[in-house]
Parts: sequence; C-alpha cells; structure tokens
Amino acid sequence: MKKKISIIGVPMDFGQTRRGVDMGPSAIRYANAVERLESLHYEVEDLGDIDVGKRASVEEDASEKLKNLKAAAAGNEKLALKVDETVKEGAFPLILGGDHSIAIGTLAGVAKHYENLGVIWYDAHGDLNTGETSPSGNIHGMPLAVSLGLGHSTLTNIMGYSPKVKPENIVIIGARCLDEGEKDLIKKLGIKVFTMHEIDRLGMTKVIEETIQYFEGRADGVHLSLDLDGLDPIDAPGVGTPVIGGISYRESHLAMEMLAEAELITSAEFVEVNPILDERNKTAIVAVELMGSLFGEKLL
Ligand code: NNH
Ligand code: MN
Ligand code: MN
Ligand code: MN
Repeated sequence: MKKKISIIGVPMDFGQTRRGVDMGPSAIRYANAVERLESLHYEVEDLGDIDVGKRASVEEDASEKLKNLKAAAAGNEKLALKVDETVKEGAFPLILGGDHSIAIGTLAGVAKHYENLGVIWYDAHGDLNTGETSPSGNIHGMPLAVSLGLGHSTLTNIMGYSPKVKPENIVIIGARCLDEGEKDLIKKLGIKVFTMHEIDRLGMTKVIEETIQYFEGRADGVHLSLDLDGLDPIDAPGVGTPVIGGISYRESHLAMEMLAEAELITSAEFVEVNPILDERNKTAIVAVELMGSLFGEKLL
C-alpha cells in the first residue's frame, strides 16, 4: 500500500468577493477525486469539510482594509490544526479549496513539521500582497506574503509561529499578473519565479527540471499550492480571476507527471475552483486530472 492521502475540504470564500468558490470542494469530489486516487492504490481518507463559519456582515467588516479578516483567520486556524494532525499521523494532506486564502492555514499546519519547507506556487498571481500593497483588500491575494511573515499579524501569527516559509524556498510558476508591490518584493527577497515568459522560452520540461534541481539539498519537503487560475482560462474557466495567456492543460499535466516522478511533493492543495463560473464542472475535472498525474497515474 502506498502512503495514505487525507483529503480536507475547505469551503471558504472569504478571501475574495465572488461567491461560489466555497462550492469548490464539492465540485472536486463530484469529479471523482477520491475514486481517482483509490484507483492508483492509495488509501484515501476523506475527512470532509472544515467548518469555516460565516463571512462578516458589512458593518462588522467596515473597520479593516482586509476584507473578512476575522472570518478568514478563524477558518484558517481550524484548517491549520486539521492539517497539523494529518501530517503528524504520517498521511499526505490534500486540501481542496476554497479560495487561495486557505493556503495560510495549510502552510501553518504543514511548515512546522519541516526545517525548510519548499513551496511551489502554481498561479497566474504572486499572492504576495500585504494590506499596504493590495489593490483589492482581498486576502486571497496575500497568502504567500503572510506565510513569509509579512502582513496583518492576525494572519501571520496563525498557529503561533512566523514565518512559515523562507523566500529562498519558494518557486512561483505561471505568473503573469503581478501588482507593483509584489514585483518589488520578489526582487527584494530574490524569490525564484518562472513567469509565462520563461515557460514559453524554456518549455515546461526545463522549468520543472530546474525547479526540482533548485529544491535539491535545500528543502526537506515541498508543498504544491496549485491555483487553477495558473492554467489558461480556456482549460480552467471556473475561476474568479481568470488571466489569459496561461499554462496549458498539457503543460500542467506534464508538470505534475514530472513532479510525481521526482517524488518531490509532500503536501498539496488545489484552490479557486468556482463551479458557479465553470462550464459543466470542467475546472474541477481538470483539477482531478492533474491530481491523478501528481499521484503517479501513467498512460501506459
Ligand atoms: N493580485 C490581486 C489582488 O491581490 C489578485 C489576486 N487574485 C488571485 N490570486 N486570484 O491568485 O487582489
Ligand atoms: Mn492564488
Ligand atoms: Mn491566482
Ligand atoms: Mn493523466
């Protein structure tokens, strides 16, 4: 039997303003995530969904620049505890979002078990904003900054330690929509980024080879945080903030297969699937396809 996979759903939509992404975990389950992984001979335990509570009322929320700060923090605190448990138990945590703000809780629960947790941030965006640089106040644009210890202390202090990850242990893949403050931070901290330009230029094979090499001798575990908007909206239309010119379905498949072959990934999350904006659950189906490849599915 292969390593056990524990699935945790996070029906959270507090990190942004478009409703529907809270149904992401259901959509991904409906696309047969559990069955797909079982067919690869894993023991799969679906732990159900985290009770993330409810979003703040307009009045409650008016005092903070960060939208739904309290609600997002509370939900992430719960998620962090659950993720911590699964890692302690020796299972592979597979988190289903929910908007990308849930990476705050996932990383809080995972990173305490590693000296040097590596993170692959597969995303059109950098998610490196703080309250100061955010154009929107949406927390889903902040989780990577929060995990670096930057931003509102209510978020950075989740699980009682900070930072969760170091800038030199992060690789961003697929970026094509970065805010000015995020670009400055990337340069200042020297974060490794493969923008769409590098993906076009080098090809996905080289990008993943270099990523694997980069983590060798550096990271003692690698978390994959896969925002479905990293893919091109043609392949993944069911996301809140689509950006044209993204990573193709085939390239993504290849990336997952190469990561599987390298046995690099120790935890993963698939986020921003919004079935309300989707076409016949296509984006959830793509997410499950990619999970298959990430967990070693082969064509022959
Ligand atoms: N950078 C923008 C913001 O901070 C958009 C973030 N949206 C995302 N991130 N979907 O992955 O508001
Ligand atoms: Mn994101
Ligand atoms: Mn994104
Ligand atoms: Mn496949």
